Amino acid sequence: MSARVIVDPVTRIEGHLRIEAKMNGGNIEQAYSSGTSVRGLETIVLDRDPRDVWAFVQRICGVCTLVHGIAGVRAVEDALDYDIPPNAELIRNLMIATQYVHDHVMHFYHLHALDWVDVVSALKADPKATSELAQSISSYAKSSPGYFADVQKKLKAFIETGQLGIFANGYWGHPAYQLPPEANLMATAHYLDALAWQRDVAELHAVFGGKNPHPNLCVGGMPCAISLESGKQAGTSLDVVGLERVRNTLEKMHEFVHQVYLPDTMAIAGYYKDWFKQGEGLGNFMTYGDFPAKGYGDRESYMVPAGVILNRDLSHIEPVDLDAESEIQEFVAHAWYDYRDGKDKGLHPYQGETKLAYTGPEPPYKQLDVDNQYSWLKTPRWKGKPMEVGPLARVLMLYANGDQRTKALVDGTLKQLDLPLDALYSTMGRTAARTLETTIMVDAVQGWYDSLLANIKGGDVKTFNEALWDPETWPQKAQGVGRMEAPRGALGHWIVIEDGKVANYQAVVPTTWNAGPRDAQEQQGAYEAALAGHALQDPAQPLEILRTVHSFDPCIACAVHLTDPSGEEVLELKVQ
Ligand code: NFE
Ligand code: MG
Repeated sequence: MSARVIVDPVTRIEGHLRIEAKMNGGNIEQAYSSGTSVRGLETIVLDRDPRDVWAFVQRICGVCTLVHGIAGVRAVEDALDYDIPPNAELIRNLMIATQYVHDHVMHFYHLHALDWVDVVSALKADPKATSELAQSISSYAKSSPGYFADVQKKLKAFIETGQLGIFANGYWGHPAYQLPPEANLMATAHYLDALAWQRDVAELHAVFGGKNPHPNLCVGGMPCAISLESGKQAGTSLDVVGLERVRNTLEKMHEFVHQVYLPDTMAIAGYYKDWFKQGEGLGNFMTYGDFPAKGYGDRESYMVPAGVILNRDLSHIEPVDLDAESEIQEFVAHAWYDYRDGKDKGLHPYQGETKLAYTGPEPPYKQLDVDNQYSWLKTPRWKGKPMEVGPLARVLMLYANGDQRTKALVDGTLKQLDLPLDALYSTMGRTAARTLETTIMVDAVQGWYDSLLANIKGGDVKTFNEALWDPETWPQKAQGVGRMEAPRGALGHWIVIEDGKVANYQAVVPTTWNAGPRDAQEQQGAYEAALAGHALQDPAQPLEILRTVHSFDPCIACAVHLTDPSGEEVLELKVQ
């Protein structure tokens, strides 16, 4: 048995992920990514009214709390050719982009930053020098020596009691930490700031969707009625007060992203340039596209285009067809599932099956049986090829499409860091791409907000299209796909409707693409490929593994779920 480094569970993610690294000396020779929990949220939508599906599948995840709901309503709308009013599309765009901004900032500070920032070292910082550093990179108002001294005092109190609280169990003092104490203090201060900020940002979802997490949605549009009669209780949150709140939130998003998140990313990236050469991964990238300007059906109008990039070749984009049986398939060769026609064949999600077939050791596992099955994640493939999805895929797709703004942003960032374009194919490249895409989003939301307001001022307050609401108007059989770009990447929900009821439902989510196990050809998934070759300075504190895995922003809750087209019981699940 060769030496293995095992990280289980990987923390500061959503869900249960195990990484097993087969070592060759101090380097990772092969990495294995395993989802170790199994859930059953999808099964419960079978035989239900398709108009209710979103409310169930939205609960697939408590992190990307919006996106499975959106994919759910879009799947039904796609199946029925159900158009929604322009206002509803604008509101959805605003909500999806806000989910990105919320998720990406929280990921950077609360899930990923401590891979780069040594909180304990921040105690050694000089608050005055920290203030000078902060002011040299940003105009953010909170930057006085007193502000940083206060944060340091708070931190000291934590550490003196021996209770690090939210900062417990870090690899503090690890030799791979590179930031000077002042940069550590600055980032720690912003970690705390971001906690308060994200609470305010969530308000936008509450205004349009009634609440957050899991805002309300509906097939055919949005459930929020617009009322602009001033001085009257409108009976809806979407009145002049609500729209002003939205405007306020957009401002807060813009300020924090441009004045805190972007400068911090640049500062941290500057100290970790060697991480622009590690964690390269597959070199294949896929997007489904999102943010329609002229309706979901008009894919040419999407702000983020759909496509596939192979082997880092940005001069050529392959089209991607979510309905084609030969394109997107899920395999189970190394997953704890079985298929009726054998484990080696892939299935398109319209025909997808999920049959539990656990063949592993009793948990807790000493070691996974990586030659056979080792994950509760399936293995999705595009035309048989593994794909990376997510912010880096989107930024590359915009770049490859010649989007001028993205080109300027990417080229300017690389120039500032004195790095070549290839530096993007890396752990830090993935992290930087997430920040750059967030700046694109905080600018885009302003345009959608202005358009929404212009429509309303012009007298168009329609948010819901009742035309196909009645199942009597539906065909006996229909199928459709709800595509979107979730914060973590390409997301698709496939639905088959028969006699007004759900006959099959499958979700293939971003983290399944990135964190899935090998396929029958032994091709690695994106995490596995990115981890191969890493040198671990201290195998007892495998910080390097966390850096690369976190650069994908894992969500295993999204990635593992069950559905069974035949209605066979795969999991006992009772919904009260
Ligand atoms: Ni649970 Fe999710 C996002 C989706 S992840 S976080 O973004 O879909 O794979
Ligand atoms: Mg699935």
